[in-house]
Formats: sequence, C-alpha cells, structure tokens
Amino acid sequence: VTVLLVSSGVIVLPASAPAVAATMADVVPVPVSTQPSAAVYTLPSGASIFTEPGSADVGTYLAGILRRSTGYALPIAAAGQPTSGISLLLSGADPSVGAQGYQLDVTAAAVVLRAQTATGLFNGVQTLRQLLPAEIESATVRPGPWTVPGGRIVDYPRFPYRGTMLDVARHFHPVATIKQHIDRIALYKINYLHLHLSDDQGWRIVVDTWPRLATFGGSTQVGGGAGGYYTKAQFQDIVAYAAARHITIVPEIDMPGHTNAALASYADLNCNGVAPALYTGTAVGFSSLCTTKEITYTFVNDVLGELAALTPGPYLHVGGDEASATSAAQYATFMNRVQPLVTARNKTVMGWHQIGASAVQHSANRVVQYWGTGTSDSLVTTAVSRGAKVVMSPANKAYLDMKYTSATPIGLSWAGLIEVQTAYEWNPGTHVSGVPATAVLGVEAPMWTETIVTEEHIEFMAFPRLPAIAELGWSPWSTHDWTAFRARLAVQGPRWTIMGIDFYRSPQITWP
Ligand code: TNX
Repeated sequence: VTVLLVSSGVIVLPASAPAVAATMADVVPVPVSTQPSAAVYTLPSGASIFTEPGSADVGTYLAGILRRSTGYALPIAAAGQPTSGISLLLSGADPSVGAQGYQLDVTAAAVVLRAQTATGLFNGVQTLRQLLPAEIESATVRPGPWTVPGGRIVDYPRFPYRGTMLDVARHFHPVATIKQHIDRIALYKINYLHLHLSDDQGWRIVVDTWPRLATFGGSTQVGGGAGGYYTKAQFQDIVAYAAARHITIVPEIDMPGHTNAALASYADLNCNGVAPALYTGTAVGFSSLCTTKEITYTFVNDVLGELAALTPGPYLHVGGDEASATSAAQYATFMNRVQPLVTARNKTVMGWHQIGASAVQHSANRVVQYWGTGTSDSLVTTAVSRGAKVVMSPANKAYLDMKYTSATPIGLSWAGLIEVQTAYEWNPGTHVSGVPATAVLGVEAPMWTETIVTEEHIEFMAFPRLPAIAELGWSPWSTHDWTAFRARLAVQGPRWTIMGIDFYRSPQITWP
C-alpha cells in the first residue's frame, strides 16, 4: 500500500488504495439484532444479483449503486441459480421483520437478503451498502476489494413513519436537488419526505384552476430571488423518484395562515378584496385566508383536489400552524370545513399540532405533528385522546434549520442550538407527557429554509443530525446509547466525503 505522509501530518491514501472493510457494528440506524461471524464475503467480479418477480426493482436499484464503484457487470438473474452473488428473496425471513424489516445473511459463499416486501428488501439494501467499504459509494470505479462482514442481521423499525421535511417555499429548491436529497435520506431508512409547498413567500406547485398561484405566487422567495415552482409533471416525477426509493411524499399546503403568496395572487381570497404585495421577508403569523368567504372553501377544495390527484401517498398535510391572524373560533370553523375535503378524497389529514384544538373535530386516522419545545402540550393530548396519532418533530431536538452552535453560519436559533448529541438524546416514545409510544406514528426532522439556499446548505444542516433522528425512528430504545452512536456515526463520515456531502464536522464526533 502506498501511503503518502504530507507535511501537515495528514495521511493521504491514493485513490487506488485498497478499500477498508466495514464491520457489522458500523450500521446507522443500529439494527435490532446483529450476530457477527468470522466469515467474510468478497464480491467477485462475476457476481450476479438474484431476484424474484417482486424483488427485481430493488435488484436493479442495488446493481445501479454497486456497478458505479465496482465496475462489475452485476447482471440481474433469476433466483435459484447456484453461482455466487447477492440474493433478494421475498420468502424465508424471520417473521419478526414485518412489513418494513429484513433478514440479512452473509457467509463466505453468498449474501442473502430476505424480507416480506420489496420495502423490506430495500431497507436491507441500505444496510448492505453500509457493510461494504465506504468506497462503494464512489461515482467512479475503485479497486475494492468489496468485502462484506459475515453474520446475520434481523432488523425492523420501531416506528412506521420516519420522515424529514424540506421547506421549498421560503427558498425554492429545484427537482435535481430534491432527487439528490431523496437518494441520501434513503440511506438512513427515511421513508417519508414532507414537502412544504406553500408559505407567505412562495407557492411552489401548479394548480390548474388557480394558475396565478404558481406563476405569480411562485415568482419570488425570501430575499427577493426568482423563486420557482414545480409543474405537475415535475411533481409527479419527484413522487415517482421517491417511490422508487420506497419514500412517500407528504405534500403540505399551509393554511389558513402562511398564505400571503396565495393572497397576493388572488384579491378575492382576501376579506377586504385587496391583494397584498408579494412578501420576501421572514416574519410569520401575519397572513390568513378569509375564513368567512365562501370562495375560500372553493379555493381550498380545488387545490386539495388537484393535489390529491398527484399524490399516491395517504397524507395531505394542511399546515395549520401559527394562524395568529385568525381567531380561535374562525380557525376551528375553517379546519372543520377543510378536513372533510381531505377525507372525501380518501386521504388522511395531517397537520401541525395546532389542529389538535378541541374545537377542531377529529377526522379518521388524523395525524398531528408536534413541533413545540416543551414536553407537555394540551393540543396534542386532546388530539390523542380522540384517536389521533402523533409525528414527533420537537423544534429543540429535531429541527434541521436550527444552528449547531452559535458559530454556525446559517440557520436559526429560536428553538435553541442543536448539536448532534442534542438531536440524538430524546425518546420519541416518552417525549411528550400523556402521549404513549403507541400513539406515536414516528419522527420527522423538518428543515425550514429561511436561511438555507443551496444544496450544500441542505447537506450541511441535515448531516449528521438527520441520521441521528433516523436512528430514533428506526432502532429499538434498548439500543439507544450516545457513546455507541457517536462511534457508528463517525464511520459514516468517509462515506459522506465520497458521496460529496458537505457535512458538519461536529467536534462531538471523532471523525476518522
Ligand atoms: C416555525 S414550525 C414555523 C415555520 C418557520 C420555522 C423556523 C412551524 C410549524 N412553523 O414557519 O419556518 O419556525 O424554524
């Protein structure tokens, strides 16, 4: 091995250096059960990926990742052939894996991944990626060897919903950025991407019945830049790209507050009939749809109808936060008319936890998203007592737009500074008193984008905190341990470097 020792004392390995093997202890989120063996599997250049009818898409996805860095052909073949390779099988997994889990068996002879669903296999593939050397993530061919540590992993999630949100309203983010983000969040078994599609500063999705929402309401952003919007075809492209990575898009139209872009686009939506100017600042809580005008409900019905038609996933997020320009009574009147517009389209209502107000009726399977900074909240417990489920996004733990430290150049700090340990050290199952783990659907790490403009900004704020939140959503609480986590997180660093992710090199982590 040629090792160059440069004057700074940093050891630089040339690109041709052999890859460093991973261990079974390196996986984030940590699996439910790991039994290492002494065996090592080395992917041969002639390996195939063996699939069954229901696993061929996952096989193609895996081959796409492995071919780039190995340079191997990795043909997809029918399962059952007796040559070495990686098998993706839809039978024979331990029954404990359920709908999202998997069983991975690695011997010197073969890698066999089993699950009950393609989603389970997809999650297993993410583990397999992390068991291969970091160089497997290289976009160009590397020398390997492509080893996988031997043993058995049986793994499944603690919570069914593990999400992250991107605010594309405060700053517009183009389709290519969203796709890149989807590829990266999939590595940590995130399975929901919530897109905040409208706010005071911009409307980001075409609505055919109200075309000025996008063309005018989408024409700027925080700071006055050009903004932008997704055509329906682009939005469907995002939905399909996410679905191919077993990620469900949750579209949000925030209402009745956070609606200046819509109010600016159509004068009729304003109680006084006068359209305000477009807004490019960062204040919150000043705008509201006119809850007493009938046209408001025509508008909402049209918007939700078109959005539902673009959304195969179960949830339509109706926002509902910071409606400070609306009285509590008007807010309830509004939400009690809006929620049935969602359920009428066979979608489930999701909203920020303000929709838990007792005057707002429960709707079937409703999900409230908790974003407070405290550990008790009557809106949340009221909603839960009526049957709602909760997605936990406590702003002082899970907000990816909070600064890491006071020196972080971008981000906000209203909910506190969130270093990696702070993001990791809380329990979604007990965080809010009166909300038992059984009422928790999962976790979501939101990224608001008042200060987050570029792809690099998104990477820097999401990594390494998003993997911490992903582990809280996936791994059993019995495995929760900061010391162990920081060691596992550390070895993700070289992977991110190879993937080109501009991550925050937190001093809390001893990066290799
Ligand atoms: C609060 S959290 C908001 C957003 C801001 C965010 C900034 C929530 C539901 N509303 O409008 O962008 O703080 O951190």
